[in-house]
Amino acid sequence: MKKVITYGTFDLFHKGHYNIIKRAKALGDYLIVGVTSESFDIERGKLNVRDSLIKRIENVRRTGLADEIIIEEYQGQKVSDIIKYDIDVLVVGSDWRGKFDYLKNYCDVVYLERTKNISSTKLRSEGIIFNMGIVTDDIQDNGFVQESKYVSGVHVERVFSETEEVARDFCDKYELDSWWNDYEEFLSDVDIVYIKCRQKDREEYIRKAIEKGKYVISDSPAVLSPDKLRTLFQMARDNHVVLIERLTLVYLRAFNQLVWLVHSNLVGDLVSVKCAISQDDFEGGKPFNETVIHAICVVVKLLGKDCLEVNTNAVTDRNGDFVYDMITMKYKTALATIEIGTTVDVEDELVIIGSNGRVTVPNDWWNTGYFEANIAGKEFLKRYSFNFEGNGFRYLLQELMIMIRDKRTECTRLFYDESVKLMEILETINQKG
Ligand code: C2G
Repeated sequence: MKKVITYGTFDLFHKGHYNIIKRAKALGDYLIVGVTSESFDIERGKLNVRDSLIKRIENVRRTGLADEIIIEEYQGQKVSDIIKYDIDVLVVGSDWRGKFDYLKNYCDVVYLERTKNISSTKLRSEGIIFNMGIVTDDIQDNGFVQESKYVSGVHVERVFSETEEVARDFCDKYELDSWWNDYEEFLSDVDIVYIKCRQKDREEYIRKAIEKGKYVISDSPAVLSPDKLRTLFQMARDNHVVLIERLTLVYLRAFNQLVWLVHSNLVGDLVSVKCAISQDDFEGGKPFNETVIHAICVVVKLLGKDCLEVNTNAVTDRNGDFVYDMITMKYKTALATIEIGTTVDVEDELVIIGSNGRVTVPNDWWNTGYFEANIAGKEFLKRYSFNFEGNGFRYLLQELMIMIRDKRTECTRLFYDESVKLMEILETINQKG
């Protein structure tokens, strides 16, 4: 007897789930379906799961295709199940291609093509699941497609690019439903748009998407002028949608907890915020503006919008190209310094110094689940650690889902006026630099 096993969360059960179970069943004589437990989904960073475990099991049972249903409760259980149930084939969707190859030592691993465009169901019209599209001019997705798989209820189905070839290649690479060269047509069947094209084109795409009533996520900075940003935010308000900038940091549990603790006097009165970042370490190398905006964001979240003065000092090489930058932001009772290594390597770190101690976020502080506090008089470092998976994008998507559900018109993690302030500071830096 040939035994097959497949796994999933099976939240908001849809035809993609049905198809894979059906096709898995056809590969053998006996099918076991593993349904993830709530705690396992939390552990692996799957967010926004709506249905209870019981409901998800019931939906699998009702297909009439599973001979046995088990619960997947921990990392590493697949190996144990394969041995325990004497499994011949493990089946999983092609969106996981390569990820389960390590199981090939134990049984056959078959990746079945994922079902595209599952969003035409009743759940979409009820505002429970959402179609997403991406606007790009290269083949990189900034982790958007993979990260979205960890947020139940959102599906990336469409890609738009001005260059037909890029759109087509992107669609193939990430196994999306369709590619588009006409922006209006692309917009016609998406609810959420992620705009990651080059800076100068972003404004136009954002504006058109908002006008059509779409929620928009844009790489940051969305535009390079505070006035233009204000106008876009007002348009979003008028059209009852949200415009979010991809500053993933503000959606991370660790960063929010850090801000709350620091504002609750953890290290006394704030005296200094120092953050350093090597441009090469930031998402594999991003332009100056995209890098520095994250550092400005940290400072504004910690010290507020009332910055009195911004100064910059840059080192250039013999050709006049930037090598290193030091930006200082003066506040009434505190000072912030931002160190940017453009071509030199600076040690990535965020340090917050207060009258009574110090908080440190080591390494890639813009993408973290960890920080530590050194409090005066305390013998030991206090370490704070939070569940953190992926590149942070999923936490932004999770927050967006909450905003849509609550019909909020503004993000409370980064208010529109805070975003505009970041832009004002960036503008000053660029003028002085
Ligand atoms: N699937 C699919 N087509 C879709 C959506 C999902 O074929 N449009 C497949 C997935 O590839 C997976 C199964 O349906 O094989 C269940 O999907 P999810 O419930 O989203 O579960 P997932 O997070 O993919 O977990 O240990 C769990 C497994 O790793 C799969």
